[in-house]
Amino acid sequence: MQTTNQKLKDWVEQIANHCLPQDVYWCDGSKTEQDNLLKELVAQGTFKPVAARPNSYWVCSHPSDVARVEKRTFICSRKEEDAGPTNNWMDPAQMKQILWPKFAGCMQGRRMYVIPFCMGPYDSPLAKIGVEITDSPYVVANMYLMARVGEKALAKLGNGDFIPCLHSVGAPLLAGQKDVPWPCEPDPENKYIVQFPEEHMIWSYGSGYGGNALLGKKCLALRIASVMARKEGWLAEHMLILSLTNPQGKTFYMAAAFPSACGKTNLAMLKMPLPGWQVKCLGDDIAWLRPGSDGRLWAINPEYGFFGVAPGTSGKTNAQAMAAMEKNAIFTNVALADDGDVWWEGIDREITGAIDWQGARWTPGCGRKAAHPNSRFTAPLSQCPILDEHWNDGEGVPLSAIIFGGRRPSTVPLVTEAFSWEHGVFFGSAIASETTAANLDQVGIVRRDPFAMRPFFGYHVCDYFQHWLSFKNLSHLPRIFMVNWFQKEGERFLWPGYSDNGRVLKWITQRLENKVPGQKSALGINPGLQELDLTGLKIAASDLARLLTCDGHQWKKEAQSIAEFYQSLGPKVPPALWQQLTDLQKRLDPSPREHHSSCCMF
Ligand code: OXD
Ligand code: MN
Repeated sequence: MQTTNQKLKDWVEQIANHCLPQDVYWCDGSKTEQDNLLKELVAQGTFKPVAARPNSYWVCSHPSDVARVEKRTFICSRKEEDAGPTNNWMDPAQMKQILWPKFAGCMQGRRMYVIPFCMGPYDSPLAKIGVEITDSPYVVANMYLMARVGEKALAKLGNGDFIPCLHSVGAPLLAGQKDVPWPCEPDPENKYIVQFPEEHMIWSYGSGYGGNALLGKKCLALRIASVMARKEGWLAEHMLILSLTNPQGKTFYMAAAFPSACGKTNLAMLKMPLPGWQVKCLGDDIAWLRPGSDGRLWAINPEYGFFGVAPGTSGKTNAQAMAAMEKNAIFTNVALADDGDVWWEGIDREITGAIDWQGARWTPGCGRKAAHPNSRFTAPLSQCPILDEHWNDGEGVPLSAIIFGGRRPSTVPLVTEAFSWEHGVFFGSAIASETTAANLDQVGIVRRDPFAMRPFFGYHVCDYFQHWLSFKNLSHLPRIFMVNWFQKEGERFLWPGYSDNGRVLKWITQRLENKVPGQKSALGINPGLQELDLTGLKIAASDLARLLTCDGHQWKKEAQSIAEFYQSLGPKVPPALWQQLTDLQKRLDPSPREHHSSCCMF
């Protein structure tokens, strides 16, 4: 493949001379190339074809390499202050001094792939070109599905600027050494996922898994893109994008931010439980939002595929995702069942036995999980049966609503509308969620995850808050809502979730059209007890009341916890957000005179 881009040619040559691969291969993105690569991955024992699905493969990682590694992820801005309190920081020169020697000779015995890729539709004003260099054919196979890869991206790049993304699994193959199915650096302390925000550059060493290695996703489309977006006046967000069409044929576009593994993929492909309503999907993980000349916020999905959490996905919970992965899919760390198909906990299919994600024999009831909790399917967006017709439009779609959510066993009501943009930014800044298996740290504790971006901010979280606030004068801003599908009574969920979340989406559109008054609480606007369409759903009145109410007692504690969180972020928390918190506290604890008129809210 030919490029006239001297900067790119020089960079590839420099990396090849340093990493010493056995050869260099430029990916053109053609079908023949993909087929050959898949054959090689099968021949070398990394991929196993899944008999039940055309052109689909099962692959298991090294047990040390199963998730994003937040502790080993760094933002290397020149000033520590610019990385902010939520990121691991190291001086860029110091990081390069540590990491560059690790790359020396690290690709020996392996092929070095050069993958030109485009994030966003080719004709989008936001599209960004990256070039990933990697020694992992697994990464290449996934990149084909997750990004627009090859000749067209190179053509779009021309002689322009690109984001260099350097990746190595950190496992050179010395002469005579036999390869393993999943080469990587097994020592967690020797993995590095590094962003250089000033240079718009990414270096990743030691891991072959997901967001650590498919550098277009979290590293480029969130961390580096968030930095570019701040400079260029747009937003790079950890959000799904969906459209919802009502029975009158009116379509609303919504974007929603939830922390990892909180059901973004399920919401993005939701099957509406109400006749005449239809959700369509534009993306399940990342959205880039741009103010249009019409004063609206326009959203594109920079990705080209899904990298979804497998466990819990079934024909019942997400039939559309199941259809999207029927062919041309890659399954990482799930189980391969005796019936020739992939399997995971919650897939809703009986099996007699399987090979588990670690290659061991597994039978039902044996007491172990067959699939890793963070096991994934990779599938092309284009295979989603309810893909929105505008998914590939360069301009994107105009948003009517932005939704923030988290996994909260208590406190946060089912849905609350913000009073204003600033109030909505306050909601986003205070998202909290129980942690899940999507990263390697502790699971099951509630942590603040502002804008669901905590692991993905490319710069100081408070500057990021300020950037969001700076959009407040746009004339046609989307309205902002906060949701929580996960309230519990003991171990029982109060809300059925999944497709029934569509009832909440319907209420949101009714608010947008001023068809329901809502009920004002200290927190915002909640649905009145009669306002949610519960046709066909049995739910106890007491559960519904709890789901829809702002509990003043719990919120006083929550407000205190948000104050502590803001304090932990240092002096740069924007005054407008402190003001929102103070206003909330006042509404929760009105002065005696005000109390008289507002006590009935709680
Ligand atoms: C993801 C994540 O993989 O957020 O999407 O961890
Ligand atoms: Mn994600």
